[in-house]
Formats: sequence, structure tokens, C-alpha cells
Amino acid sequence: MRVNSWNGWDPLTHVIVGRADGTMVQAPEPTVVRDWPDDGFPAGAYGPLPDDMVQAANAQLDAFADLLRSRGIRVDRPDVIDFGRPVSTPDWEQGSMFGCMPPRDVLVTVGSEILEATMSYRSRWFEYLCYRPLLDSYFRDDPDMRWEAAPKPRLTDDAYKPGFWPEYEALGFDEQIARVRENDLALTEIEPLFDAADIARCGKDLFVQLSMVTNRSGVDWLRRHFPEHRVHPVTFGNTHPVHIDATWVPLRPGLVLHCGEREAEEDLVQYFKINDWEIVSAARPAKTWDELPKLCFCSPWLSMNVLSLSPDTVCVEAGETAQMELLDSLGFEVVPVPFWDVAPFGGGLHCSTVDIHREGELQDYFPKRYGRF
Ligand code: ABU
Repeated sequence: MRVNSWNGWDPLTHVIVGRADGTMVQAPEPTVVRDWPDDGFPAGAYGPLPDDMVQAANAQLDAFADLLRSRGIRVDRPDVIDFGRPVSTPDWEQGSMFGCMPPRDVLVTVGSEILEATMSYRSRWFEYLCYRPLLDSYFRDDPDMRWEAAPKPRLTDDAYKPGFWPEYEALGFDEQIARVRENDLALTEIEPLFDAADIARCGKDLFVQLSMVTNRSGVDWLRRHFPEHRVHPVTFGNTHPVHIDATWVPLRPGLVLHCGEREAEEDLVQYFKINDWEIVSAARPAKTWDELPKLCFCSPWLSMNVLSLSPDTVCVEAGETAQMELLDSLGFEVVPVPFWDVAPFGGGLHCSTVDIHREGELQDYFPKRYGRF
């Protein structure tokens, strides 16, 4: 057993797949207020997702895990804890936790290191506990594994901009995008905050999206933590940025899938182009916003939240035929995986996994510099 993964495309041999059990529509907190009055959760209400939804999601997660095993990939699953119980630290009390479907949000593997992210929601502060038994076993089995945890944040009220959402939602698209480009969003800079799923790994380069859950201090902490890497803060034209993996998805050396609706910064585009990368616009998602499953807080662009099994094989949600055709035309073996029942539990195929081992070593895919990159 060995922990090793430097990018999102080398041949995958060991992965964690999340679970839907016990997932909550989480209790309100400074930057999260769910509001689904037609589906039993008006603003302020919280509680477990319905049993039938949990069963449907787990059926798809289990089938996905079996599919990966059938391809010779070792699959581990997290421990479910009681996400419905209130939690607290000396600084705050929170009515519930969230769940453990999307391990990608919490953990990132960089080489032989697995790093636990700070997270920035109080409901997700304790989520690392679901992965501790696995991390402990990897640490025991692999003498070279580095087990790291970013500083646990205090998440006092000062970590959040007061009154952010009403003020932000009143802005027009252009004003919101200007705020996104400045990272003048929900979080303050009082302490480093990041979700692991805001990181796209490309060997020596780590692209980290500044978002509703990742601040500049978080990127700065990552830069100092990975001194041998080039750590780049990046933004996209997405009014509600949360995680980079439905926006900018490197699929193999020289090819990145981009959500064209979420414009990349010109310097980022040029950095890729000057290093001979092709930037391919993802196909339109099969679903519109109105067609998303109930209680889903993700976007239709989960259509591009794909999991690469190797540089030429990629798992894609089975209903996303346009995305599958596009990837087929780019020379990939496409593996269709039914997965939309999982979306209300926190994401798609990429979100629901975290790489523990991919064959391959650290490489520099961007030998030429451009602008601030
Ligand atoms: N956690 C990935 C979700 C990103 C999106 O909905 O666009």
C-alpha cells in the first residue's frame, strides 16, 4: 500500500468513495442558509435528507465503487458519524454537521502526502473524523506517507462578512463577477480557509480557486506548505464559485476541460496555451437548473465533474451524452456512470472520490512562465 498522486489523470489504483448515509440539510450558519420551502426545508429548517433519496444515492455510490473495483482499483469508504447532532467549539455552536459523500472537499493528496483541508463551514469542521480511521491505516501501512492537517480554523463570526448574502444577491451579474475577481466574497482574511476541492493538481503546479469557501490566506498557507510547487490563486467568471472541479478540469497532459460559461482569467489561459495545452469547452449539461434533483445545491455543471481513471479513460455521468460524445471525440474511453441521485449529497463523480494512489511521478507540465504565473 502506497500513497501517491500528483495529478488528476495518472492511472488510478486506490481511491476513497464517499457515502450518502446520514447526510443533512445542514443547520443555518453564517455563510450557509438552505431554503427549499417546496421540499420541506424552508429557510432555517434543517434535518436529514429523506431515506428514499439516501437509498438511491447509496445504490449509485455502491455501483460506482463496484465498477472501480472491477477495473482493479482498490476502493475504501469513510466512516459515517451522527451528522445530525449539534456540535460546538469554545467559539461557536452549530445545530448540525453535514455528511461524508464528498471526500474531495476535505482531503487532497499531493505526492505521498494527504492533507486535511481547513474547511470553512462550521457544519463541516468535524468532517475529517469520517476519514481518520482510513488515514490512520494508510499511515501505518505506508512508511513514507505524510499525514498533514492544515490549521483548524476558529471560524468565529469574524471569519465571515456580516450580511454578505442579501447584499451580494442584490448585485447584478457584472458587479458580482467583479467581486469574484477581487475575492471580495463571503469570507474575511482573518485566518487561512480552503476546501480541498478548490485545488486542481497538475504536477508541479497547483491551481487554487478563490471562492466562497477559499480565501487568499488559505492559498498563501498552501503556497508556504508546498514550497516545491507553484501555487496559483485563480478566479473564474462564476458568480457562486465553490470548488474548481466543475469549472477547470485537467484531463491529461496538454488538455483541460473548461466550463466556457465561467470565463477564465486571460493570464491563466495564456499560461496554458504557451505551454501547449489545449483548452476545450465542456459540452452543455444535459440538465437545466430547473431539472436538478430536489435539495441539490450544486449546478448543472456537475456534468463535467468527471473522474479520470487514466490519461485515456474517464468516468462521466451516464445521462450526459453530449459530454460523453465530446470526450469520445477527444480520444477518451468513456465509462458512463449513473450518478445524478448523488448530487443532493454534495456533488458528482469527482467530488465523491479522493485519489489515494495513482501511478506516476512528479512532473513539470508548465516549463514556460507567463504573466503572474
Ligand atoms: N462541488 C462541485 C460543485 C461545483 C458546481 O456546482 O459548479
